Amino acid sequence: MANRGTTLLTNLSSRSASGAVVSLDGQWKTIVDPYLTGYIGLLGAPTPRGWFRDFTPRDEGDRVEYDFDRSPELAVPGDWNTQRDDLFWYEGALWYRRKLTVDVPESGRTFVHFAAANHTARVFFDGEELALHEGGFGPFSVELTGRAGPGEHSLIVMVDNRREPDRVPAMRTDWFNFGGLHRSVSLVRVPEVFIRNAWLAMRADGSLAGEVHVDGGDDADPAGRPARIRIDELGVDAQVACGERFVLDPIDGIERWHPGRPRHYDVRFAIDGDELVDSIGFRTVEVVGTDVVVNGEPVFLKGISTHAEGPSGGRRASGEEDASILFDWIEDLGANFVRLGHYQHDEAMVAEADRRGLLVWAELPVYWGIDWTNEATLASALEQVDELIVRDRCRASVVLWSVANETLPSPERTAFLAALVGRVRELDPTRLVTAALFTLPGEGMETHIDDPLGELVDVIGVNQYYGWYYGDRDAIARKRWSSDFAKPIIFSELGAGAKAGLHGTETQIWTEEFQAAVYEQQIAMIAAQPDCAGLSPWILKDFRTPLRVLPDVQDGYNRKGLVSEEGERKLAFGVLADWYRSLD
Ligand code: GCB
Repeated sequence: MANRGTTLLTNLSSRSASGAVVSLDGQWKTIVDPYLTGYIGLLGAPTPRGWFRDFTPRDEGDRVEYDFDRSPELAVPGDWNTQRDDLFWYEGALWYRRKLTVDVPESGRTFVHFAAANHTARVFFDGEELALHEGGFGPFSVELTGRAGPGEHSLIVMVDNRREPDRVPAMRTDWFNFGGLHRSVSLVRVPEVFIRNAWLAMRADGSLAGEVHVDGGDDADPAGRPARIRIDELGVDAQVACGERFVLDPIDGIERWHPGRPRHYDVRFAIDGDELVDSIGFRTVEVVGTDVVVNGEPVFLKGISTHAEGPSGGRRASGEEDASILFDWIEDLGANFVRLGHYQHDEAMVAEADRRGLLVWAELPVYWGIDWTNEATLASALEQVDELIVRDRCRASVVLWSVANETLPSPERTAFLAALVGRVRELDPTRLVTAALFTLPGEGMETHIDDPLGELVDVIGVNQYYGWYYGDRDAIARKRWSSDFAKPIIFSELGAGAKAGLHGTETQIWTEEFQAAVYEQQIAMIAAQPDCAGLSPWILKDFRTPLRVLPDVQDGYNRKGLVSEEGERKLAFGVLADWYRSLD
């Protein structure tokens, strides 16, 4: 199923400043619809009398069997599972309704922007279906121009989070399938011909690559229209053509964005009648031998992985407040790098990393059990590539795009991922591509990586759980890794489970001491591995997942966090923090 009626509008923060973005966050009326009664009629086809009509009975005899006005509310942004007990395990369709009045502009266009909806969203405005979007983590916008006249309007979104085998992700994930409008919704006002997306990023030779895409109504991407790029602080004022990749020569005196020393410049993208101002940092990133090199200096990636869960309550994270607390923890750890697994995170997370000067690994939800030979699955994955990259191509913090996590080698798998890597490189030739590879313990103390995926990527991510799922913990430090590829290796996952507050000896599973001992051994191993360019252990915080059922220990949480789901620090937090600080 391909997305329909949606547009990828980005650089929204620069529009917020001018008052052109109005939040639709808050309480929305909701109806739970496990049988799709509000959409599908008795004969199995969409019914014209669906709930999207938001119908109110005209007289006492009118038979209408739903009523948004008298139905309960849910907060947007927010997952539905943690807002109401009866929705905790719910996977299916749920209708959201918000009434709104729109100031009718004399000219210009209006969009409703969804920062994400998990998984499928059908958008209706005043009873008409306008758009269908698939993919639970990417942003999309729906045009309302011409429909939003004076008076009150009904905006309805049917969100369906059913898991299906041909989707991305597929049926089984080690994270909770939070449903709903879990990120912000807003109205965006733009001029008739407007900049839909603009980016500028530094290439390895110090030149700047970018693009300006305009949307001109009927003319979807009027290529060739002149645009102007200005960075006043640096005296840059360049004319470029819309819809085409341009390259600006290296700029004298430009101060680089660097890990721990973020530096941003106001970049103005202008066309006749529209201007966006984005705050952008510039740095180079490349692979030299087995090093990841930022601004000409090899950087050891002292990282941590995180899911998009808020710092308390085991709920979906969203917005600046959640991002700020999570990044406080990440900075306390002494990290300079964060893996935002296993799907696109809220824009606020990437913005926070950019402001604080941390490097980012951003990831697609191409995870266990993907249907590699299904064309619709590939099409959905490619759409998710676009949403991931086009949103964040201006963020210097992002250095790695990851196309997959733990996929078993097969020709079909590799062909699918090759298509994704190709699309990533086309959209953004300035950053590195990676994937987290699945590794098995193997015989002896050396594991050799020969997965053909290693050929396609720039940096090899290795997920390994020595001392936890397999292997003798005391032998971890002697473990060695090699690969066919002479490329940097990042240990994208490692770790062990521990219940916060449970103490005992190093040999007692689930104790903080056990987890801390695994970290100590892993650190010794990594320190002795010359082509290791960094690590992002699994994981910052305990996170909800239906896969983890052990009573009194897991209780529905993966316990590999360095902090509990409420933020209590475990001993391993200190072990990793001490090592990271010793490397400064
Ligand atoms: C993995 C997966 C991750 C799991 C983790 C675990 O390899 O990539 O999603 O949560 O292991 O805890 O087993």
